[in-house]
Amino acid sequence: MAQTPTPPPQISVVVPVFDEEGAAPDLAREIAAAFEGRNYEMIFVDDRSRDATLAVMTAMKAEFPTLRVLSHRKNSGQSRSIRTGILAARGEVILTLDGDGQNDPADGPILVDALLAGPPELALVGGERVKRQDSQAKKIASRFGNGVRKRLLKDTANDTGCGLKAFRREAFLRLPYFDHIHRYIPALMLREGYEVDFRAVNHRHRQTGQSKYTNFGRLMASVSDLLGVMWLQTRARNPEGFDEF
Ligand SMILES: Nc1nc2c(ncn2[C@@H]2O[C@H](COP(=O)(O)OP(=O)(O)O)[C@@H](O)[C@H]2O)c(=O)[nH]1
Ligand SMILES: [Mg+2]
Repeated sequence: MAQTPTPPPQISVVVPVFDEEGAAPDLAREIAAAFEGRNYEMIFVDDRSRDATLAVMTAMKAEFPTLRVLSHRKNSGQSRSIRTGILAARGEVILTLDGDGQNDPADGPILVDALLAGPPELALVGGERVKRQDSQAKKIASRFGNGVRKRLLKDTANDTGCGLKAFRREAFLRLPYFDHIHRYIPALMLREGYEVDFRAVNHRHRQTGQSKYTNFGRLMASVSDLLGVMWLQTRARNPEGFDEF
């Protein structure tokens, strides 16, 4: 008997997870509740977690048919995990969010709808954490980093570290890849000639597990990334579109 082909989902929610066994299952439930009634899939990308993240998420597939679980063969970092999820995604719209539960999935549909309601040039609607629920040291480092980046790259983003972002898959695939690119997606989208926009989003305390980043490590990576993205900006040569004859 011929099978009716299932239409691809419109939205792919991509979540990078590394040692998030405590947070990831509840997060999947929250995503399912937030996107109830919509044509979506959720893709958890496990980055060779040392805890039971992969096992607990795989077990959840029985409960949530919209859940897909990918697993790297080698730990490859947050940006590569996001990219792996996006490459495997079937939706034209991608929503990313952190796997530790600090982003609120309820904000997801708001960002996605803002993107879908915008003009075709609008490729990204990013979240900006208004009331950051992190340590004072992290908040200060983040404010400093965001301020320097925004001034140098003119990417109009107040908070690129926010993991909640809705964007067009096709636009993302045009961007160059490098480790930690997730903080430069707005700048690189603008470089391709797209428009970007932002919305205030909720932010929550980390309830379980540990942060994977230190302020020092982030600073070191940010300096070289910032110089690299500035160089990319000088080499953009964006044509004003083209005509076909
Ligand atoms: N896949 C993957 N995810 C990571 C890695 N490092 C961090 N993450 C995820 O990226 C998100 C943000 O990391 P987190 O440690 O919470 O950063 P913080 O909120 O800035 O302290 C979380 O979902 C982490 O699980 C990694 O090496 N691989
Ligand atoms: Mg976090």
